[in-house]
Amino acid sequence: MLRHIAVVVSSALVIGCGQVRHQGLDSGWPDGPASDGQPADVRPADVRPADARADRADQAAPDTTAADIPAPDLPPACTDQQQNGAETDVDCGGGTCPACADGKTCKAGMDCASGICQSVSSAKLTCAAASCIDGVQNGSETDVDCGGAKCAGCPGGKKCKAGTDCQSGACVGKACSNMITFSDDFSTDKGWTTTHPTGIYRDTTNNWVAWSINQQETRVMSFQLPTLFTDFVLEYDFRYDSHTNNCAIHVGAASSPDPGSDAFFTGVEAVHYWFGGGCSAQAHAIWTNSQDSTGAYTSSHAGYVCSGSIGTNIIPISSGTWYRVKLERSGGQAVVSASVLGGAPVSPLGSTAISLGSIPPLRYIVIGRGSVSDWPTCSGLIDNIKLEATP
Ligand SMILES: [Ca+2]
Ligand SMILES: [Ca+2]
Repeated sequence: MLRHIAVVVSSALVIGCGQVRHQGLDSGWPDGPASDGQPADVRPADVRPADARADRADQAAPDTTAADIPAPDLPPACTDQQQNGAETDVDCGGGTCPACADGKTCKAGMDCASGICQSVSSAKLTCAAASCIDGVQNGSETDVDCGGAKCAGCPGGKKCKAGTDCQSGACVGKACSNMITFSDDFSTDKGWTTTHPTGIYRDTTNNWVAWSINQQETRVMSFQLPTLFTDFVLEYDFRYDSHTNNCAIHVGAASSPDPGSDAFFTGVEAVHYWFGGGCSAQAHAIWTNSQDSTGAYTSSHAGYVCSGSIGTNIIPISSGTWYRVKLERSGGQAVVSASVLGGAPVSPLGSTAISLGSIPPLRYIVIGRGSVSDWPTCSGLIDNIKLEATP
């Protein structure tokens, strides 16, 4: 009984010292002595065998877990997922890290991939998305606010990577050329439009344009240039194979690909014409023609086959022969010329040059004709079109 009382006193002392320990109760006491043989009433309250063992272990092998090691002072990095150093947002900006994406915080344009740092409130500046009017070359632009996937083509002299970056469609030596250049050998689809896919179309077997004209309908193939142009040189290979009575097809540059019900486009063109039956002499010829913005047209040819001559100011041609035809417009003048393909120039009968009226800006290469009731049918081929033009 005396020992029992001593245990109770000892426990009270422990609690009084503020340590939450339940000495004696969890080591088998009060019914037997402690494992070290010490009587309970002389045992120091705060030194248990287990504590002593733990202290010895601490001395022998200090705890070295990572949580206890103070982090070394690493320099700010652009990959540490923290905004530090000169960064204006997490891991970007400040001149030491890559420029920030749209919407990230910035202090100046140099902090932004777009180059544009703008205020969204009185206290906050963020990187803005690239635009075609921000005065900075950004996004996919090849020069300031032009070129690339989203902006208009660049004018002559500006930087480019491909023809599509240029107003003219011509990127020469990484700079846009002032010249509009286009060429097509019809081996690939360059985006021509046709009003009649079986009457005038790219023949994918032979890689040329097969055309046939019918008096009852407009048949036109057209290609839209990237920008308006005025002066031009248009070259193409041409052959006709058949015609019934009078028939014609026009090749040229026009302000619109629609000749309406008229034969002519508004623009400048070469007319390939076959005077037909019922006449004493037949003229198969090319001449120059234009129709101005008032609808008035001007032609180089003079005289008709049925007047007893084959006419003047034309280039005589024959069926089944390939010709290389060249139509040039310069200022107020236009002229057509032709050579047998790979051979000699064909001497025109007189001058094919004409003075032009008020021609609106040009936009299209056109092949074809409107519907004209008294011109029946003809057919042939066109290949290797090339245009050089000035905006
Ligand atoms: Ca960082
Ligand atoms: Ca821009």
